[in-house]
Amino acid sequence: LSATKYNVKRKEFGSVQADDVNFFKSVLSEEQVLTEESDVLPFNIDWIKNCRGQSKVVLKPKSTKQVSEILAYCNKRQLAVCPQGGNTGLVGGSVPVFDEIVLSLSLMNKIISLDEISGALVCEAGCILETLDNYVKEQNLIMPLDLGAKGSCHIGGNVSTNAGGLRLLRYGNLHGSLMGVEAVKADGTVVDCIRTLKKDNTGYHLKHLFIGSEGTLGIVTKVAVHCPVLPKAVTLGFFGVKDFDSVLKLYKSAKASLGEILSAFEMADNDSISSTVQNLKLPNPIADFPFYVLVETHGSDETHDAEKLSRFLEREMSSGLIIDGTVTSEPAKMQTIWNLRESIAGAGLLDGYVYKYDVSIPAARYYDLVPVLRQRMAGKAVKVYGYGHVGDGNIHINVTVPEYSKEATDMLEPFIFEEVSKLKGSISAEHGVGFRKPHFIHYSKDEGAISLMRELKQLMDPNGILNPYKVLPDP
Ligand code: FAD
Ligand code: 2HG
Ligand code: ZN
Repeated sequence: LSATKYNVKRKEFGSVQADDVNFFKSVLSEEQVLTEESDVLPFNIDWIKNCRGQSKVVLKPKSTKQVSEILAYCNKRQLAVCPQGGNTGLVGGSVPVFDEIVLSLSLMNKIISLDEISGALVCEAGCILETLDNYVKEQNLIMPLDLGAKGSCHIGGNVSTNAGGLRLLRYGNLHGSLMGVEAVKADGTVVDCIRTLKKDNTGYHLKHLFIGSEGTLGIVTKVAVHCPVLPKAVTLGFFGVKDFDSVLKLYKSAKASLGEILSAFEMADNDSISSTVQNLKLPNPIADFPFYVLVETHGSDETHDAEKLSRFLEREMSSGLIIDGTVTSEPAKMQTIWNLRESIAGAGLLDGYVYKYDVSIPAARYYDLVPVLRQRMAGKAVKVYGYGHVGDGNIHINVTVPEYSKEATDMLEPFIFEEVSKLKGSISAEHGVGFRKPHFIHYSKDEGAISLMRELKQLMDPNGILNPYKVLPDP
């Protein structure tokens, strides 16, 4: 249980009684209220099995009105609520800690409209990212974000975590792509900021309050997202390189030679790739190398783009930056390579238990912490590896151990956060703060910023019922 594992005390919320369940059943239909232990269990456990809550009730509203009625009631009764999307979050934010009511958005999955000209998609928060991507593809558009969890994560969860992912380098983050949002405040008030306008300077830009606030300021119920045009040509290169310095040099060179068509620049070290090859038996299309680089282009001319990337490969093979590699525009081959990269997140679970650190660090020092941690965890860790979104300065460091231990945790934390802070990095680049990191937030935010966060929380959720124990540290 998260509460005992991380030594957290329950706050003074009400606890759900039979009358409360009856009320929920009067607002929702019978099958939208789960109370059977076996039905509730999956909603209590996070994707990486780091956290486990003790909720007894899951509510699955089908409309904004139902969300509003539930929250108004919970606020009056001081019942805590944990919003949940696809439950793919990696910082324990999506699962309850104690007996918070789980509010699952999974039945709010209607697509409302798509404007083929502007690319504005309006849909409910519980739509799955991949479903949306497939839908907009029919109109020659793509979703502005892509991540390994696309088959399960919700667009509402993406917005609530300000998810980054594999294409951020090209299409930017959700603060730029989200045109509008509808959210419900803790007291049940509906805030309708759904607009499909690129320009709207009518006062405060309230949508930004909900982007990345991880369910602590309101429940996101609808979104309007700007979808870019589906690229006519996609090409992928997968290269083996000898050291991290070569990765950085290649990034600089890729920006210069691929320019506007560069859509992703990712790296993985040898242990990251060998973890997917060994644990998940996935094929690696090239030989064994100390580091791997994945370069993707989104452009409009297949021949031209593939030539550009192949020329880049040839040039950098003769310069010695690339030892070997492959360039392809064939969908099946590209899928094999992306699959290898996207599966790294899950491969380590098979070693036993995974500690995940998602940090951003200035480029020159990007990989520094991996060897440091390898040495520190020698004899304790199964593997320590680094991979991630080089183009965004965001590295994922995974430390796998045979099983969870307080000793391993104490060796890693706060050590890693102190090191990141010394390097002027961020202790959470894209996954958020959730339940696992509030007490480390001061490594990336100063007192003034943390107290403004508290003031906003107080204003929007005075009883603190929305996702308690998450994001904000205890005073
Ligand atoms: P959940 O996990 O259900 O919830 C995440 C947080 O948002 C919780 O705090 C929850 O309370 C809150 N929340 C969810 N829905 C709502 C809502 N409608 N209203 C208010 N609050 C809500 N993240 C990245 O940034 N980049 C990546 O590349 C990436 N790759 C991943 C790959 C894998 C294999 C996995 C498992 C995860 C990955 N993640 C990545 C992390 C995670 O998928 C993202 O953070 C995702 O955006 C979470 O969406 P979700 O619907 O699963 O949300
Ligand atoms: C990725 O880029 C995700 O694959 C997951 O953000 C990272 O699991 C991780 O450490
Ligand atoms: Zn990532």
